[in-house]
Amino acid sequence: MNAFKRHTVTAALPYANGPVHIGHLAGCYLPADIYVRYLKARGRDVVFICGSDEHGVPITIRARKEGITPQQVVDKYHFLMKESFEKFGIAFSIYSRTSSEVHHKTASDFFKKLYDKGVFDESVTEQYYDEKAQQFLADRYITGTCPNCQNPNAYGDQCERCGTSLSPTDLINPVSALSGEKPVLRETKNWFLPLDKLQPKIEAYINKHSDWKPNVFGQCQSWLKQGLHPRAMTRDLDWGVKVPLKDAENKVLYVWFDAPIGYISATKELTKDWEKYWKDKETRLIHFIGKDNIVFHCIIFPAMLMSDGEYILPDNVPANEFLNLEGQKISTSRNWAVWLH
Ligand code: 2FM
Ligand code: ZN
Repeated sequence: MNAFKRHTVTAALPYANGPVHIGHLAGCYLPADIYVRYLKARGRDVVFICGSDEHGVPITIRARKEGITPQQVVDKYHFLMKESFEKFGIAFSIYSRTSSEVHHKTASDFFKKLYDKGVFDESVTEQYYDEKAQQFLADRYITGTCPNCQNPNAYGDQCERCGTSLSPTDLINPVSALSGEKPVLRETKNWFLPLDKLQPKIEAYINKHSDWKPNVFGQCQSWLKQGLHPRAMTRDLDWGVKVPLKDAENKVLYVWFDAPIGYISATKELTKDWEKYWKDKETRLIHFIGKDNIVFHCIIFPAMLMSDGEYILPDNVPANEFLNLEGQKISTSRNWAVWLH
């Protein structure tokens, strides 16, 4: 029996760009639900938080493909996913969404507090810009030839043939997915979380948690060993939480900045006592996630929470391997037969 008085258990906010499938359920939502039921059976005070992640580039890509707006995409999938979870008996205390007003305000205020504390580095970098579409291009909106395996259809963030992770400027003959034109490099200002400066604090935090699952602890150690780099917390995009600064028109918060704050805003929607679930040292915070979310929950979100200074930090982050089907990761777009709806 540990000393914690209450538990805040979260399950990764799924992107509202496709139905829930059995891989999501087996890897994240079912284990979280079982754990919450166990805590409740022992009479513990627990909130179980989830909701739809409604920002980010994947949603804008789906909207373009379907010829509808991002808002229409998330409205369709939010309710579909909520219903699937209910039908499967996953008993969240609340299933919210990041397009809610409470969330926009919470994420915006969180960013502004860190900005006012001088936490962010302001940096001008060169990003690809589509002159025809008149917008900066997210990494996924740029395709080109992979410098590693010559795949002509690699994305600006990754080559799906050889698995190499890329930067858009690594691509040979880059092309904008919006207009088919060759993009140009243009300067833009963004706000970076200085993970390099925060590394000693993050390292001390991670080292206190050698009891985490080996895949989680191991991945954290490997990130730390490589050395953390500043990471942009804002993006030149028109879909998301607006950056609450004067000189930040057409910029939104990076989806991985706003999404985990979604856990906090959903708790706010659930109860006026939300602070005790996020700020009291006697609360145990646990994030159930899939393995591709490890760095965001174990390094970036804790770095944000530490920088704020008022919050407790995740005490455990159980992440499961993906459920495979015929040797391949189950995916929303490929394996329609395993959708839950
Ligand atoms: O990988 C995903 O599906 C993300 N939408 C998970 C977000 S978890 C949290 F940070 F909100
Ligand atoms: Zn490649």
